[in-house]
This record gives sequence, structure tokens and C-alpha cells, in this order.
Amino acid sequence: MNLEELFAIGAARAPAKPALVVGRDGQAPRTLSFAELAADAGRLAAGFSRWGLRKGDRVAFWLGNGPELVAAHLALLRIGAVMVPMNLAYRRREIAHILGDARPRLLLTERDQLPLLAEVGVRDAGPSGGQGGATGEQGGAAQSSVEAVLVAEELDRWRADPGLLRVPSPPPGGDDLALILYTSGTTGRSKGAMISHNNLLATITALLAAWAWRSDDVLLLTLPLFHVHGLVVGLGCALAAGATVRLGRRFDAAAVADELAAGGTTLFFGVPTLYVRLVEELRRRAAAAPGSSARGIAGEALSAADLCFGALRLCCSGSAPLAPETFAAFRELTGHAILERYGMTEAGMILSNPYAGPRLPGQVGTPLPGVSVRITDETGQDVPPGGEGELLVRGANVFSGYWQAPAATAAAFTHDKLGRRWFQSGDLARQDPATGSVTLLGRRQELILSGGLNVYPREIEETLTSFPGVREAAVVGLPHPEWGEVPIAYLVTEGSVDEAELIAFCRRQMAAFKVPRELHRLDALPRNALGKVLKHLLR
Ligand code: MLC
Repeated sequence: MNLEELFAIGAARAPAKPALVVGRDGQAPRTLSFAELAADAGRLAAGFSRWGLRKGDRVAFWLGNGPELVAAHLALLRIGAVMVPMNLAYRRREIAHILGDARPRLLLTERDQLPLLAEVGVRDAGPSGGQGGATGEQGGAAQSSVEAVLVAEELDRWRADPGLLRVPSPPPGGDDLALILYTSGTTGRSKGAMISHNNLLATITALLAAWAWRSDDVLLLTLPLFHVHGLVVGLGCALAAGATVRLGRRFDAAAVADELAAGGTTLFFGVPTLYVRLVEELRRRAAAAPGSSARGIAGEALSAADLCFGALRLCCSGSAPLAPETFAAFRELTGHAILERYGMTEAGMILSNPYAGPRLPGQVGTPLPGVSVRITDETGQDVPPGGEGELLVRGANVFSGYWQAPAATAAAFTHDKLGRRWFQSGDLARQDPATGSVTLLGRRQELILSGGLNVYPREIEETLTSFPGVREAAVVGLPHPEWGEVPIAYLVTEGSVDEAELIAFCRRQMAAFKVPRELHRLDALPRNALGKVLKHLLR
């Protein structure tokens, strides 16, 4: 089965029901039923296929949440073309790398992004434009593979009569690629995780069961659709369940609190930063309107939030560790115990706290249905029950490897005595021998988790040292109450380096969330006898 066929099961339950309700600045929200969404996707698939898009072709997406993104995603699934989503915050260096590596034929974007695309050598040639998006400008992917740039606002030009759709024969199957998702890498350049229809099916069907998804669920989704969390855990599960998504363009704590208070929402998903901001917002509201006299069925005092959030049945958190204080504060304000789960771009969803049963702060739960995990020591041996080691993952959810990177793929997996392949998560963990619940203890490699996004020090260090006068750079994560962690940099410079210029340079090259929040100069970086930088001393 391909992913589109799984979504068709959800859509068939109630074709006239809203699949998407999309907020638009200053206007009434736009509602699309399952039937309308399918028709939109069908016309778009026909337009893409008339243009010449084929199974296995890549299509880069550089756009924010909206109905165009969802319809185009579904259209690609039908054709068997591969979606390559890119974070809207990415800048020159990141975009040039992804386009150069994935070599997409089409690029779907927003008008605001066109100037930056021109900087990396990609220009709009329109639906009839055919060849020659590339101009090979400075700083760009010299021979851009992009043959046409589609601006979301003008996607109508790309729609065609569904009768023109040339569905590949055979249609895409479970092993075909659905997504290439770029993850920041320890090597400094991000790698494209190849994710098949089957990988996504495994994560989605596991979550449908584990979190008791229902077709009358309404998910409030403000996470970006260019990452696994928003696209697969949020949108994918809702489409498969036949549930409604209320899709926001971006997270705004006041708007989300209002929306939850309005009732009707049954599910909310976020990264920890979103919950930190929601807690602040709810505290502000509680302080402004104290003294609710309402009582629950057990006679306990109910806060304003308890009363308003009545329809909400589940709040999930993932992509970064949720602080126990945030878990406790949210529970006190709303009565909801946030369900924390654990996943990765490469392996989809892996572990989850129970839907029915105690959700323990600081723990990420037990393996999802169909997922197997082990904990091993540095020699690859299983640790004794309750011991600490690296978490390994196996299951239909696990990706096949990195796009055109056999060495990185080989390094990501290990084989057991029977020759079975296990994905090495890079996370250090301990599993409770009695309950099977996993506690994460840290990373094997250096990684900064900022607002639910992976930030690798190496990439920032390479950008810093490419600036004239910066001889050496070492980046470490600094704990931060809102973002979890933020990157800060230690520099060894020669001559005079203008810090404002250096920061401006970083901002042109990389997403702003990777730009160091502090720069510190040192005469030399602390190193051990082998020359390795002693980052714990910097921290
Ligand atoms: C934005 N900023 C960040 C940041 N996001 N800083 C640090 N870390 C981040 N993650 C900074 C911007 O650079 C900018 O700074 C300022 O905040 C405002 O930018 P913004 O775009 O308006 O921010 P905002 O909309 O408030 O975004 C914050 C956020 C967003 C938390 C909503 O980061 C977000 O959506 N995070 C979720 C990412 C996600 O979906 N991860 C899942 C990956 S999948 P300046 O200086 O320019 O003003 C995965 C697998 C799994 O990991 O298990 O789920």
C-alpha cells in the first residue's frame, strides 16, 4: 500500500467532512473537505504529470503551512515523486546544499523567498518554462537542477484536468521513496534521510493505535509541515484517521489559548518551547482573572483553563526533552498530563508514554507497536537490564539510508549476530527493567536542541571559520529556559574581527536559530593531548 491509499481510507469515512481548516491573516478561515482536498490534489497531480514529473523525481518544498503545501504533498504521493521539504528559516548555505544534493526538478515556494533563491542560482521559469532555472550566480548551486519554480499563490496555473493524470504503472508502492528529509549532520553538511511510503505508514498506523485516534478528532496544528513532527505525526495521522486539522501558519500562544478555549479541539501537538510559551500565557490569563468558583465532580476547584479546554483529550510533546517543571505547570493550569514521546527524522516515531496509564515526566515511554529497541555499550553488547548505553532501533519505521551517502548510511547502522540491521540513534538511554519505559540521558555526539530543532556545532563552526580572521571556533549549547538550549561560540581570531559583521555574515549563510547568541574570544581553545577541543571546559 502506498501512503495515498492509506489516506484514502480516512477520506472515505466522510468525504464531506472538513479535512483542513486553514487560518488566514485577517480573513475568515478556509475549509476544505476531504473530497475537495482529494480533487485539488488530483488536479495538481495531473498538472505535474502533464509537465513531465515522474516517479522518483524530487520536488523541493520551501513554503509555510497552507492548503497548497498539503495538496501538493498528496499530488506527489499519487505520482510517486519525492517531496524534499526545507525549513523556511534556512539561508544561502543550507538551501544551496540541499538543492545541490537532492537535485530537485521542481521547487515549490512563496514569493518572499524568490530573491534568496535567485542568490543561489534558481529562477522562476513558470509551468511552461521547461529548462533553465539555473543561472549559476555567486554563492549558488552552479548547475541548479531546478527546471521550474512554482509560487504557491499561483499554483492554479499548474492544475489540469484529472483525466490527464498519467498514474505510473505500477503505482508507487510501499518501498518507493515518499520524502527526503535533510537532517543536520555531525559532519557539518546535512544529509538527506530517505523515507519510504512504508516507513511513514509504520509510524502513522502505530500512532493511530497508541493514541486512540478517532475520525471525530480535531487537531490544532501550528507546527511547521517541513518536519516529521508536523507533517507525519500531525497531518499524516489526521488524514489517515479521517480527522480534521485546524492548521495555523505559525504558533502564537494567545491565539492557541483562545482556540483551545473556544472548544472543539481534541488534540494539540507541540515541541517543549510551545508548552513553555503556553504556560506563560495561561499564567498571565489566570492572574488577570483570578478566583474561579467552579468545582469539578470531585469537588476540586477548577481553573478557567480547566473549564475552557473541556473537549481537549490529548496534548503531546516531542522533538526535544520536556522539562518536568513545564509538565507540572501545564498539568496544574489545565489538568492535562502532557504525553511525551520520542522520535527522530530517520526513524519516525519510536517510543511513547501511554495514552491510558501514568505519563511520567522525564521518561519517553515504551516502544510503539512494531518497534523494537535495544540498549548497547560501546562494544555493541546489550547492557544488563536497567543499564545505560546507546539506544538502537529496528522496525518498518526506520529509514533505508541517506541520499547518495553510502558511508554515512553504513555509519548510521550496526548489525547484530544474526546480521539484522539496527539504527544507531546516537541517544544514550536507560530502560526500566520492570516497566520497559525509557529515560534519555544525553547524546553520544554533540548536538544542541533548540526549540525542537537539531543544531550541530560543527556546521556553525565551519561557517564561523569561513569568515576572514576567524582562525578557530568551538560551539557549545547553553541551557535556555525557553529554547531548551542555544548555541554560543568561542573564537580564536587573528587581526581584528568585527563581531557585528561576523553575525551578519552568519545570518546570511544559516538559519537564524543557528547563529551563536554569544561570541567569546580566547587566546587558544582548550585541547587534550590529541588536539581534541575540550568542550566540557568551555561549557
Ligand atoms: C525561531 N527562533 C529560534 C527558533 N525558532 N531560536 C532558537 N531555536 C528555535 N527553534 C528565533 C528566530 O531565529 C528569530 O530570531 C526569533 O526566534 C523569531 O523567529 P520566529 O520564526 O518568529 O519564531 P517562532 O515563530 O516563535 O518559532 C518558534 C517555534 C519554532 C518554537 C514555534 O522554532 C518551531 O516551530 N519549532 C518547532 C520545530 C519542529 O517542528 N521540530 C520538529 C522536528 S522533527 P531573530 O534573532 O531572527 O529575531 C523531529 C522528530 C521528532 O525532531 O521526534 O519530532
